[in-house]
Amino acid sequence: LKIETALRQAVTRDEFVVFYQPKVDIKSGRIYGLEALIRWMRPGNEIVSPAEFIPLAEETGLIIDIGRYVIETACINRKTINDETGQDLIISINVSGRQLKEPELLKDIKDIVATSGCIPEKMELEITESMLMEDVEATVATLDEIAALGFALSIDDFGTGYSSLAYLKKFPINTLKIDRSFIMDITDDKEDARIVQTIIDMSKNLGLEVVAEGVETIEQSQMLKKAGCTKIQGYLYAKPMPLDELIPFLKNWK
Ligand code: G
Ligand code: G
Ligand code: MN
Ligand code: NA
Repeated sequence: LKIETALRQAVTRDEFVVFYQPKVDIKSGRIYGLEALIRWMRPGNEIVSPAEFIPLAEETGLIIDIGRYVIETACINRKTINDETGQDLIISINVSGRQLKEPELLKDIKDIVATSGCIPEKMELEITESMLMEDVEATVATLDEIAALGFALSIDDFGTGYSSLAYLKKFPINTLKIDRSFIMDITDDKEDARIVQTIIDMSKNLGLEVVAEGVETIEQSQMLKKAGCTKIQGYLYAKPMPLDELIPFLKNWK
């Protein structure tokens, strides 16, 4: 109960900070995108992971305000990054189940696009695979509207849910993000390697982009490249970082 009060106050007291993790195209060596990952900076400099507070934010409905803050901040920061580094990057934003079900999401995106100078074609939402299978018709309708605004859509944590291919093609999806759990042991576990290869091949056959997340070693990235996946995100390249670290990082990249 105490944490709920603190989370409520965090919204009005501006205690959230958006970190960004680069995504690298290893064919060109370029950073092409960033994933926005929120952090809660509690007074006293304690950093709370979203894994800890997003579930509570969903329960209490605070996720709507937090989500709006993240989308708006990402749009504004994207412009700053472009101005300061000359790099015109795509920013992806995680959306949770409750957010996707509430009509405010679409309304907020429309408002932000109209007022923040946001370029929708440079924005992407990440939706988990399991969220797609709840209330399919309503979700398709919402995602179609978001896609029509220009936002790209990717399926996060791909491989951990249970989406059927028949459903997958109903959604206006651009990208599959292979879940970190398959990447972790890819160099040692033949079954994981086969699963990853299957997802990569399937993405290509469906005309989708594929991103591997949680890449921590050169061996993993080399294996992914051989398997045909060149878009990579993980500690090997960069951890999520605040804007004031990100800008020099981007300037120094290659
Ligand atoms: O960086 P990591 O610890 O940040 O993220 C933990 C989890 O929190 C991940 O599943 C991630 O998708 C989720 N997450 C991070 N930022 C956001 C956000 O802004 N909104 C939502 N809904 N989830 C987020
Ligand atoms: O659920 P989602 O894929 O949005 O969450 C991404 C999470 O993975 C975040 O918590 C982010 O900080 C974390 N992450 C990103 N890259 C790596 C990595 O290379 N290794 C590990 N262990 N975690 C990572
Ligand atoms: Mn994600
Ligand atoms: Na993920």
